[in-house]
Amino acid sequence: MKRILSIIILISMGSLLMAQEGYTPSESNVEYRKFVKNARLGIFIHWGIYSMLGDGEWVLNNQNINYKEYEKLAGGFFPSKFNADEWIAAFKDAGAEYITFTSRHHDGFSMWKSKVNPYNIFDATPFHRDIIGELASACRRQDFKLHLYFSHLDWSREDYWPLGNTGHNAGRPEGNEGSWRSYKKYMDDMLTELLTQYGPIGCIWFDGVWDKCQGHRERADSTWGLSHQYELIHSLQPACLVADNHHMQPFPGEDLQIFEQDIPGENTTGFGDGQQISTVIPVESCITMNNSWGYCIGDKDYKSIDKVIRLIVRAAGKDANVLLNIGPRPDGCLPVEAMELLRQLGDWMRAYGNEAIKGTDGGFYPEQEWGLVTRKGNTLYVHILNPVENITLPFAKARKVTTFDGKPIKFTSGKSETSFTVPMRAEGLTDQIIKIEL
Ligand code: FHN
Repeated sequence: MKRILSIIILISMGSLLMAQEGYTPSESNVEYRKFVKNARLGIFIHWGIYSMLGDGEWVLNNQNINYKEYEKLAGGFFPSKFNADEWIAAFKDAGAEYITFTSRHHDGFSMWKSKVNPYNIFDATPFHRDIIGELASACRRQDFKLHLYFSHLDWSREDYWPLGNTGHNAGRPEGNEGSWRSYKKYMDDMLTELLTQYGPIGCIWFDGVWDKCQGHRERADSTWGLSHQYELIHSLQPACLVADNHHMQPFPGEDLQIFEQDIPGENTTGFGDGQQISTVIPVESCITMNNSWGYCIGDKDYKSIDKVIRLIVRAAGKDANVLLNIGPRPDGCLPVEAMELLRQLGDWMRAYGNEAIKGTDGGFYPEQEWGLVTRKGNTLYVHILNPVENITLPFAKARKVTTFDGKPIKFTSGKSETSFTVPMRAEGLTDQIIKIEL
């Protein structure tokens, strides 16, 4: 009995170390991590056949739709206005450097021409076009990076058995012993397709581990075979980052830490175990433009440009990226509100963000009531989000303090700190930036 107990303890200790234990990222992976960190802004796209129902990507689950009935949506999916080049051009113009696209969401529908899943955009719809293929080509043409969201969780498969915490009313028949093994193989086959058919993929962005392992970190690897999946990805494309939105501390083998609907470390959503910000791998906060991920016809509650800029600045000040989400319409167009936000964001990025956000470090100085600080080489960028009269910072021997456009500001700087009076703030300015040369 004692022996059995110690074996069980050893196994669970083993899986505590788990995932891709002993993983050392390849040089190309480390390089790509740097690229992603420097980019600071990506665009998240949640798009699938669910967009036709205009009620978000969880509609199958939330409206208790039978999975066989739901599948029939595919027969009517014809996004006649989809143009991958136009999407990528709009994202690029907004200052983003990569797109994270839902290759498959929890409904199990694949947005690429898959040989292992006929329930896909090419074979199951009259559209007969490979969306991921088109996005990959547009990204290549426009020098933009492609990341792929990949749902672990699947509401369409009978071998997704035993069920997790969701999708209980989709009407799937009870599975049989061994079907989980078949589902795991299916995931491997899909990942292999994605990583061998479309050229370089910047990141596989997993989601859904929580369906079976919410609050059970020690079970995540054994249930999902994360170590195996991470190894598979890194062996097929060593530079490809692995990210997993499991709402827990990163596991070995992950190259990008994710926070959802939150500035890193704030845990305002109450997801997971109150993740600490990683100082080892780059960090990304995925945030919706309105209150929905997938297209939601009634959700017009878009964030203002002021709010979006604040999110980007606050994330950068904490050394994190923002992955800003859009839910395209069923016809393949981006909602007009999203297009307008992208346009305004592009103006701001060109004026300020390219210099004071992209390629900067953050996280070395805590957020203050007035704002945050980013750094590039010897230059500190003081981002004043909330008006303040005087600022003293614990950075020594400043050579020069100026406004963003170079007007000198009087300052004092000693062995341990630098102080200055903040100049008048232009009306309506979201982020007043002061530059300090050290
Ligand atoms: O359930 C998903 C949700 O639909 C969406 O994809 C977000 C994006 O981070 N992630 C999940 C919830 O954690």
